[in-house]
Formats: sequence, structure tokens, C-alpha cells
Amino acid sequence: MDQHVTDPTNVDDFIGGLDQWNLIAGWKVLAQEVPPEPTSTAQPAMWRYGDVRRQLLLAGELVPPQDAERRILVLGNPGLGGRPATTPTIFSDIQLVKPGEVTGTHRHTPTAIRFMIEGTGSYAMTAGEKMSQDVGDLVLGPSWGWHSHGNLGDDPAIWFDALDIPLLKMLDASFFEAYPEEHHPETRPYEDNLAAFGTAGLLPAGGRNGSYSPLLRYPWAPARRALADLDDSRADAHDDMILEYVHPGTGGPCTPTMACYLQRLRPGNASQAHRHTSSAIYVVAEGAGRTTINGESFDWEQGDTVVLPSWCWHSHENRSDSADAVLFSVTDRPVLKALGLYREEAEA
Ligand code: 1HN
Repeated sequence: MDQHVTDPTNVDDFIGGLDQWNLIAGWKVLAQEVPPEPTSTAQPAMWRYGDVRRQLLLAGELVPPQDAERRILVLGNPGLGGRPATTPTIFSDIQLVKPGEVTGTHRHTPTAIRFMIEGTGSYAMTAGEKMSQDVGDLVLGPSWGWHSHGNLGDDPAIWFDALDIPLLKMLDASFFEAYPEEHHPETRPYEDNLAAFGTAGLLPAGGRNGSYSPLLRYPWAPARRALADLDDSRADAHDDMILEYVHPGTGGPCTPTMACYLQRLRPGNASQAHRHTSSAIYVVAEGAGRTTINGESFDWEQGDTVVLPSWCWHSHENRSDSADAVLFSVTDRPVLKALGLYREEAEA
């Protein structure tokens, strides 16, 4: 067919001409595409709660709810080129719902988790079930469930959201739908999930729901008590006293793609460094400490968020000799585990 075209005789011309057939010289890109170990362009970073809160309250003045499906400020990783992503797989933000506000109802295939930072009187409506959202609670938003939020209190409600949006976009599996009416009806008993699935060691006979945790609200008080009650002999060298929020029916991660943890760094504790192929975002629930990532130190206090990219050496330290420090975290570890790609290395 192309006999009238002269074939190139030197390799640079050959490579330069390949794109007209949508071909790429694979040997030129192999080392970059398959590096000896992960080389995340995501950077370690921290967002101070005071800064984020000030900007969020300003958004509250300038952006009425009808102009924003959700009033959120995304924690944009400075290494990800301005994309709304905190790690290559996880999108996270801080959200404001002002007193008296109710958000629109929608559903999407990205899974959401929320960790409440401030305010009393806010609630989530998930698939027709209303539940309170108090400070320190973890509240799950399963894939494709109709959901909305409201604030019945007198103060701003502010929380941390994490969604697996970048992962689903990479997979071209992201769908979104707005609810056709203004409000989704309350079709289930208030906090039925907590009543049925939130009682330690006792579950409804026969009821084991698929890959999503049937428990949606993990309240702060029992979680904090469980951390306090944990015997010192269970301390982990890298994470000190750490517990995972689990799917009560399986003991596995609370969502298929994101796992959540709560850890207590005992006063004066300094952990040993390790690294793993999961990325994580930490939210400081209590106290003051320091996380060191690849030699860079981030001094944090309550409400601050810190991002840990994949395969970075990291350790945590409680800066107080008398008070506990508590970190909530969300990671993509279930994805890595499911695909046989989870690796972890301890500092020698
Ligand atoms: C969403 O639905 C919520 O329901 C929060 O609170 C953050 C970010 C992107 C897309 C949907 C929520 C979101 C979101």
C-alpha cells in the first residue's frame, strides 16, 4: 500500500515516524514504565486545619448550597499536577455544611468514607436511613447508594471525606446520578445499621451482606475506648496501638477499596520506620505529634491532614510526654492486597 513512501534508514527517523500508526518504540519507554520500584509523583504533604478551615468558612460565605453539589475543598497533592487527587488512588476533601443546610441527594460508583472533625447536629441519609454524624465518627458511603447530608445544629459541621475517585477514573468505572426529587424519603429506621451490626461480637443471625459493610456508622466513643483498653503488649513497632474499622460480617476492610484505621501513639512513643505499597491519608483526631516521610518531618495537631505516598519510608512520634495522640487513616491497601501487590518493608 505505502510503497511510494521511502522507509527510514536511521533509527531516530524510524522512531519519529511511528506515531502515524499509533505505535510507540517500547524499548525507549520500558525503564520509565516499569521502574525497579514505585516512583510516585505524589508528594508527602500536610494541610493545617486552621488554614483549611478559614478557606472553607470563606467558601461558606461565597458559595450558596444551590451553587455547589458539595461545598468541599479538595486536598490536592502538589505532585499530581493540579488534579483533584490526594494520592494516585484517593481523592480527599474537607466539607462544610452550615446550620440549617441540606445537600442534594445523589449517588455515584465511587465509595466514600467520612471522618467528622467539627460540629454537632449533622446527619447523613444513606439509602433512606438517617444517621447522626458526631465528632470522631467514621461514616461510610457505599458505592451507588443514594445519599445526602444536613445540619440541624447551631454550628458549622466540618468533616474529612475520602473517595476512591482517581482509581475509578483510571478504570473508567465512574458513574453519577442525581436523585430526581428534592429529598430522598426516610424509608428505614433511624440508625438501623448501628443497632443491628454495631454490637460487639453479636450479629443478626444469617445476615451477612456482600462486599460492603452493613455497618455504616462507627461512633467515636467506643472506638476510642477500644484503643484505650488495648493492652500494651499489642503495640506495633511501626504504628504503636492500631485498630482497623472492619466489615462486621467478614472482619475484612470496611470498604472494598479503602481500609480505615484508628491508632493511638502513647505519650513519648516514637515508631520505627517502614514503607509499603499502599498510600494513606492521616487525619489527626487528638493530640500533637510528628510524622517523618522520606526524611521530611511534619509536625501536626488536631484536624491536620498528612498524605503518605506509596513506598515512602515513614514513622510517627507523639510529641507529648503526658497526652495520647490519635490518628485516623484511610488507605488503598485492600486494592493492593486483592491484586497481590501489597509489599511492606521494615527499616533494617
Ligand atoms: C460526595 O458525594 C460527597 O456526599 C463528598 O458528602 C465529596 C466528592 C466528589 C464527588 C461526590 C458527599 C464528594 C462527593
